[in-house]
Amino acid sequence: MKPQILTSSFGIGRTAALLCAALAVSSLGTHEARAADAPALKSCVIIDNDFDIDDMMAIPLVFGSEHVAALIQSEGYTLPEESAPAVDVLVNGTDGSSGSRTIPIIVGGRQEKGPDLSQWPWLSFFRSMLNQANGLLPAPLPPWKSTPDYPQKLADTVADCDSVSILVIGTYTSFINYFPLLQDKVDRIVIMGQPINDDSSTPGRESFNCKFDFAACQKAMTLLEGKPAFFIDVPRFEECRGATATAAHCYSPDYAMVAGDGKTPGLKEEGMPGRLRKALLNDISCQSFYPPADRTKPCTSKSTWEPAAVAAGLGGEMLLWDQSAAIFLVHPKAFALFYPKDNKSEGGKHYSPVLIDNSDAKTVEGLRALWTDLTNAAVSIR
Ligand SMILES: [Ca+2]
Repeated sequence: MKPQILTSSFGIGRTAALLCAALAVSSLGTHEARAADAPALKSCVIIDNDFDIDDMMAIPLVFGSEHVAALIQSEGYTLPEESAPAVDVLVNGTDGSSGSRTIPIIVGGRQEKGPDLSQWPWLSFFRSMLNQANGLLPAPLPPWKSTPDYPQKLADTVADCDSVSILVIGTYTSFINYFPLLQDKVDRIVIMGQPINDDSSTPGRESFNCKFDFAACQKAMTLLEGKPAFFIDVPRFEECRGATATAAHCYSPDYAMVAGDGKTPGLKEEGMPGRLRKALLNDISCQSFYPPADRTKPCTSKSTWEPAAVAAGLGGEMLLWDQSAAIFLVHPKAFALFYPKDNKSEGGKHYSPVLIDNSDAKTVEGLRALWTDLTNAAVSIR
């Protein structure tokens, strides 16, 4: 009942630029390596997401390194019909400013009966925020129509692709329905979170994506058996939840990687990185999105992602979840299979960032630098 996790099927050929010790890469050689290896073959990526804030921060960076054939919106933090117009503005812009082509966005699957949302009291706030692409839109756009034949629609978008990599950063609700149509050309599936029964680093804690539609998650584990599936997670520390989430060793986003400071340039102001920058930094008024008891707390576009602003708002854990899975997709050398120190036989089921100088703080710094660099590469899309 476990997917096979391949460790040697790719890596060297797909990424020419190995990580330097500080992870801060100045030249990303992926395209050149791909072209030299197989100039006639078309490799494509599908991004299956539920457009939460970390999806928003993960999606653009894929465009700088890979040919994204389509996005598919699945029910999770947001609903597919509502997230589609919001993510459309992020990737395609309002004026076609994404460049040479329009990225297809498919309205994916919902559960027949959604779960009881009260177990995630913060979800409604995030849904309201992301329906307007965080700070990018002044108000939500009209929802798109549902697409009952989304598996075929998605398959059509990769008809001329020789191979397809799937990045799953949302629930498995759509995946279980389209994967059988695509599997013959799928070269890898990169998934945020740990597989079911992986107790090696966070015992008993399936990811939100798995828990939200657990039946689909279970089915996906069966579908992924023997397939090149790569599960990605970041180290989670109890002290990185809540008010102290700004500690240097927490695997969270930070303000500088977006806005820049003396050490990092931050995101560019044009193209897709520019739209992401606006989405994350624009001044907006959002207190009314909080649950009634919290409406005196400060709310800005940073309240969904910047640790201090999150702590001043609804609090909770805000880590580089989907961002890490996206970075793995384009830069797998930054990750290695995780093995617990005290029981190595339990490990090897998911990937975790390679520690720099045995320091979580330095590793987080490196991941953030890589995120900024890779996202800025999406100023022109492939
Ligand atoms: Ca997600």
